[in-house]
Amino acid sequence: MGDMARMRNIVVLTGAGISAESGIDTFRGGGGLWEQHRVEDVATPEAFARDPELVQRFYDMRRAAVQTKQPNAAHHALARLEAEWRGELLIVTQNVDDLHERAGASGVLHMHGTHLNAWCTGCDARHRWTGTLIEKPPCPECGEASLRPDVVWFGEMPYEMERIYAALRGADLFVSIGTSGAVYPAAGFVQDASQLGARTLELNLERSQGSHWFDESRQGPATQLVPRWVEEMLAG
Ligand code: BJW
Repeated sequence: MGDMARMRNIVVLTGAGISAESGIDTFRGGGGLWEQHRVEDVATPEAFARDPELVQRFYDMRRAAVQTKQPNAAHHALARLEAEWRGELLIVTQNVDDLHERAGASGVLHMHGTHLNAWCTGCDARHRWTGTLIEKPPCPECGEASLRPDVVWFGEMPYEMERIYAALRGADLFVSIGTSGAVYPAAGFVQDASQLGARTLELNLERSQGSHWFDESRQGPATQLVPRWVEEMLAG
């Protein structure tokens, strides 16, 4: 790992596994169902058009839950690395929770959006939103009852792709934490980073679908693996 510590520019990708030990359910682990629905069946524009109440209930419940959870040692360690690292460090998260920010990280890119925003499909305004949407509240901007969760569903374009690919082009090291590698384009970042010349490291509870793409893969809980890796980087 000594050579890793000599690297300058790091891109970190996080997934649901980094928030699992904070008590937020992952998507595909342990049952992976919500009221008998797979995430692939509720996190789509088609599901929202067909049964908006079901989809709003799913997000209202998770938006409420996330506000009762706290960042864990892995979120804190990444925030520390961001503050102390001498080169560039970009945290890209697929998570819609705000635990990276509440651990003190800044400049986190939320490629799949955020629970704590509502997006008006009428006037395109975005509003910070901590309450529920199921009762169809009016948009504070235009008054229409056209608010939806500001999250990226299957078939929609993830946010911040240009900034992410620009960072991958300049990366010496790409680190993936707590993601199953089941959902694209995030699942393809390891191959993109590799082809662009970066070294690649996976930190995950178990081997993932994409483990074989990484130069190195370490298995264990994020609250142990991430602080240990951050110590190595800062000690180097
Ligand atoms: C721990 C742990 C602990 C547990 N410590 N680890 C066929 C082939 C290729 C692609 C496609 C295809 N058909 C369709 C597509 C595209 C589609 C896609 O990928 N589908 C797949 C099903 C194949 N993708 C899209 O539609 C995306 N848009 C798109 O592609 O636009 C076109 C485009 C192309 C190229 C460039 C740009 C644009 C949009 C995807 C949107 C995903 N949205 C969701 C919902 C967000 C809102 C919400 O939260 O509800 O995002 S789905 C869900 O999955 C969520 C997550 O961010 C995402 C990834 O899940 P994640 O984070 O990996 O969680 P898990 O549960 O899967 O894994 C957790 C891991 O942690 C596990 O490995 C555990 O072991 C581990 N773990 N405890 C460490 N303590």
